[in-house]
Amino acid sequence: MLDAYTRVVSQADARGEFVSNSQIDALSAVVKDGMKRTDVVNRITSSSSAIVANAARELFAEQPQLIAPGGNAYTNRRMAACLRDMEIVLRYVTYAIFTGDASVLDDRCLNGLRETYLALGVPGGSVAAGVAKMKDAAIAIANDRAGITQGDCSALIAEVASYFDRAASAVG
Ligand code: PEB
Repeated sequence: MLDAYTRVVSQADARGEFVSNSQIDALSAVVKDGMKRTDVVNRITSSSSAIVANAARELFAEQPQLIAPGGNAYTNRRMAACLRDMEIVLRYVTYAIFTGDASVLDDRCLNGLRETYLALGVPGGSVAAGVAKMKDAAIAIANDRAGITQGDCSALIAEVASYFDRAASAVG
């Protein structure tokens, strides 16, 4: 598991070089947006239950076969597993946002997940659709400008989007 800084150091060290100017510039941007990043993590974390529940509700409305008899979220046990999976993905996305690096998401959540779903007979495309719904909700919450200092959050929001997209494409 790396963060934005340790990734730069480990890449520089692997080449036996000093940290480059462009890497310093990129990390300066991370520092500059540090409070925004923390705020985004805080916002998504404190709304995590609603993000998961609303995304699941929308997913089941669009794909009712999942909750029909024989569906992958039919029975409370499977429904609970599904909600839990969505929460796990959201949790690792918040870690990636916090560290500014996708490796915690890749190594501890997404690695082998496609194969797990294949083995379980859980439709990866449906999981990806659920993750996309969590992405839309999380970005709306992160981008809510009411009552805060106005600034440019576009780079950070694009980064947030990329972690959700990464999770969706790992299973979809
Ligand atoms: C991944 N999910 C399930 C299992 C595992 C994961 C390992 C099998 C073991 C179990 O049931 O607990 N676990 C999960 C994860 C990590 C982890 C992401 C990362 C660290 O450790 N069913 C649907 C939807 C979808 C879904 C499409 C969006 O209809 C998910 C939610 N996952 C689902 C279901 C099961 C499951 C297990 C239904 C149970 C499958 C079954 O036993 O039939």
